[in-house]
Amino acid sequence: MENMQRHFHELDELGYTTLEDLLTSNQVEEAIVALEEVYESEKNVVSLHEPKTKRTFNFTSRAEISRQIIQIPRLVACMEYPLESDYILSDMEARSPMKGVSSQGLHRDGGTFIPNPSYNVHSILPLAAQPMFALSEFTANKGPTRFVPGSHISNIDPTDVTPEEKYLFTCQPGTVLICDNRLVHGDGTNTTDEIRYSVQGFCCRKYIKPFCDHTRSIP
Ligand SMILES: O=C(O)CCC(=O)C(=O)O
Repeated sequence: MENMQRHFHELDELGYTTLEDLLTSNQVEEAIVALEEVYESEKNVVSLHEPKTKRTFNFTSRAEISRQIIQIPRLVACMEYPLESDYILSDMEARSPMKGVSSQGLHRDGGTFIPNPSYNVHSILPLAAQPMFALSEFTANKGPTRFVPGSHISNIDPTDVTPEEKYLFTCQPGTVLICDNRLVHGDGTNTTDEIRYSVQGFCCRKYIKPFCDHTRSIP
């Protein structure tokens, strides 16, 4: 495994890091096929939550490929660093925006800003971290994830963020963006005719209850 120190440093300083080429093209393809099957079987159910997106939850219970990609050692190392080695997978969900989706506002998934304590921050924060798997090419016009570098340790109001402060996460398929759960982020606007396929993991500290009951839902 590559030396992960650069990624750990970026997680501390910027609140995110990227793992390029984490997935092979076969894994990307397999994940898209599995997602489309799930989307088809659940259409008009989960996606109603956000019009012009295809969404699903508990993807790990449905597709072997999802169970493989959430356990890739470089990714696991980037979860263990901020969350400790006994972290747990809360959920693997997918959100794939289509043309015309209204862009989400910038937000923190973790709710309000939590300042670092005066003692060892790694012993308690962050509470969660998220890998975002890009299965399509994320181009500027395909609604890529946007975020504010460093906002995991800065008490900014997401509604006050200026365009210059936002970073657009453009990348090739197979890249994974790892975010500290305190990072201010959101999606962009997809103005293309293509769907932007992506899957997100949500990993948390051992004492937080997961969204899914993996032991009973995974075959
Ligand atoms: O799909 C994206 O790029 C971001 C999704 C997101 O921020 C969310 O669902 O909270």
